[in-house]
Amino acid sequence: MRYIFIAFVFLISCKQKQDLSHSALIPKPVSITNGTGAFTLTGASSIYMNGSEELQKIGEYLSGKLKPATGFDLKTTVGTSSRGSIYLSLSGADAKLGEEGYTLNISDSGVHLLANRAAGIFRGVQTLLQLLPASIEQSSKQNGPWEIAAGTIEDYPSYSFRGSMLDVARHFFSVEDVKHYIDLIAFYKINVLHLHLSDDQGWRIEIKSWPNLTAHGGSTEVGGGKGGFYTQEQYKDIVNYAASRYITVIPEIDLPGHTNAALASYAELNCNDTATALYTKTEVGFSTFCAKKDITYKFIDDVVRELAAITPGPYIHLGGDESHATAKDDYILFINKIQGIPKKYGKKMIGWEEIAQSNLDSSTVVQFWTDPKYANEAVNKGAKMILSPATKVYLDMKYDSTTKLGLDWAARIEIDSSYIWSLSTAVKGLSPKNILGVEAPLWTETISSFDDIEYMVFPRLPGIAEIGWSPEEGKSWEEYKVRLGKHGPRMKAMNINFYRSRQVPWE
Ligand code: TNX
Repeated sequence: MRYIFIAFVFLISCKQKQDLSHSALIPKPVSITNGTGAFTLTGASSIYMNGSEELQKIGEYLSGKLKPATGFDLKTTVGTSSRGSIYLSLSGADAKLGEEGYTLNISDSGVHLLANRAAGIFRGVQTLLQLLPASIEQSSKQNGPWEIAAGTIEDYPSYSFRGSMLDVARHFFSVEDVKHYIDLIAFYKINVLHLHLSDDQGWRIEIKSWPNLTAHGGSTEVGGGKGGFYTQEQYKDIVNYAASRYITVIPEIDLPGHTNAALASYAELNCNDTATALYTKTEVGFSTFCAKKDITYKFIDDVVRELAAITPGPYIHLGGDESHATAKDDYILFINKIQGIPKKYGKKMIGWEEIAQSNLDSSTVVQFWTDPKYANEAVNKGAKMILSPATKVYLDMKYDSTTKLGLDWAARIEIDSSYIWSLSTAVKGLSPKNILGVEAPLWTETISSFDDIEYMVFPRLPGIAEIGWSPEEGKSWEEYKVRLGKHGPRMKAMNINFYRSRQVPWE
């Protein structure tokens, strides 16, 4: 009897392995239909592409991803597919898949990935990677077989904006770190990287017309370390790397508060014409630009002009949060005045929720973080919103009382809490038509190494990526936590220092 039971369990688990619909994909696709049989990737497989240079690059990216673990050196070829191969194509996809959607057809004869745009192919490639055994992420040769159950996945995002923010001002992170971070978030179909490039503790982007910003203002960080900054060339390198992963970079210069690094670098930006001292602690809300001086606006114009010239994406973020040292009238005057600047250089402005108090330009986007009153004020003025509810998506919040890193002013956010919420109901008074999407910030007052970044971001970010990408209906924590548990070996293979939450049944 016992043996029959074991055989039965064995059969069931084999069956599940065969089913495409049992794959642990994050974010969860819109639909999965099972087929019969399976596709096996072998050394004789090729990657075929129809058309563009962009697809060629994605083909090479895929071949590069598959190489270390499989040991296969898969050829990328323009042409139609042959048996046993992977085929990437920009023709024949359904229009409803939009810019980032894709259809993935898997059968014993091959894998066909179709999309309207290269971005969709890139997102579909992430799905394909997640369908292979977790060991595909290892950096050395592993045993196959490299099998994927047959079937069809049709998939597209619910929201067009799915962002991750990295604060490189409180602690500076190198170009290499940022590129590595881009690779990690691309795996979960994140499409925006917001870089918080200036704050009280540091100015991190070269501005040629104001060189002391980085020479002096970039010379330290929280705790008094040596800080650092990106030259414009390095920033362009980051932007291009992100673009190759279909991720848009949004640079942020935080104004008029959170500006001590600039105020320490240039005396004339202060109302009393006296430069402040550099600051390496973690208080907020004590610094402000001088709203009544013309030089302030000349400065912002120069900064935005230089930044816009090296930022291909549509947005420049100009902060606006926690300006407790700016008189309210000055704050409103200031925000009203600066909104025209990104526009002048062909960009849309984003600001944190407090900017809702000003006269919002029709193109200005507002980022909610804590106060629904501001969010409602913003949408009443016609603004579109990015939602970053601090109690759910602030990745610098501790998991629980024992977490050594992080802060807890908004909440302690365990994995269930960061997953169990939805964009359409997050802020009373807002509906999906007001919402561009979601963004999860990582503020780095307490985060000083890449290991720290990984520990706070994983595994919360994958769930937040799913909130932005996957349909709200049918979402369930009980189902998700099992899927996330299956990502444990994958994150391990990727060498991610993730938080092993006890809420998750890790495999
Ligand atoms: C609030 S949220 C801030 C940041 C801090 C963060 C710490 C927001 C727009 N401002 O300056 O780093 O809290 O959690």
